[in-house]
Amino acid sequence: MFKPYLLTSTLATATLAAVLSLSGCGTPPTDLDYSLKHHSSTGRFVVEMVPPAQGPAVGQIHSWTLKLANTDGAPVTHARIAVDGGMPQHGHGLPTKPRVTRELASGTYLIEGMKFSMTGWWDLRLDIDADGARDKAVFNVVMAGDGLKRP
Ligand SMILES: [Cu+2]
Repeated sequence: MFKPYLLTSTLATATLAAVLSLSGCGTPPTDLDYSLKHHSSTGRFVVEMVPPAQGPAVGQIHSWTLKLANTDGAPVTHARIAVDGGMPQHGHGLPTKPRVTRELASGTYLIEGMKFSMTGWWDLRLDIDADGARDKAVFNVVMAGDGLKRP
């Protein structure tokens, strides 16, 4: 026996569920800066964040490199850099505690222990102590099911 009301109601419920699951993770603000190379907050440094060439998968531990320069483009060596971050719309931080473990070349640093445990918008916040100055830098990335979206 065909029950049109039941069918319509089921479709409506399915549509509502789909809409809720899409918006459940929050839609990032439209004016976010997704650039991976820009000045630090007060303009003291130029910071470039370099993700792995491919991926990473959700939940995969991986590394980034970070290039630190002054405003003339000269590499900044011997920096102390703390890495923090999280999902601003979820109110949680990074699932790991990534650290800068070594300076691979002048002004090029290795960040180990990165992991994105969910898809969606993550921010990465750096606290940089170098050349007798401190400054911060913020980067925004979006994790998709098949890896980081590249800007
Ligand atoms: Cu989250």
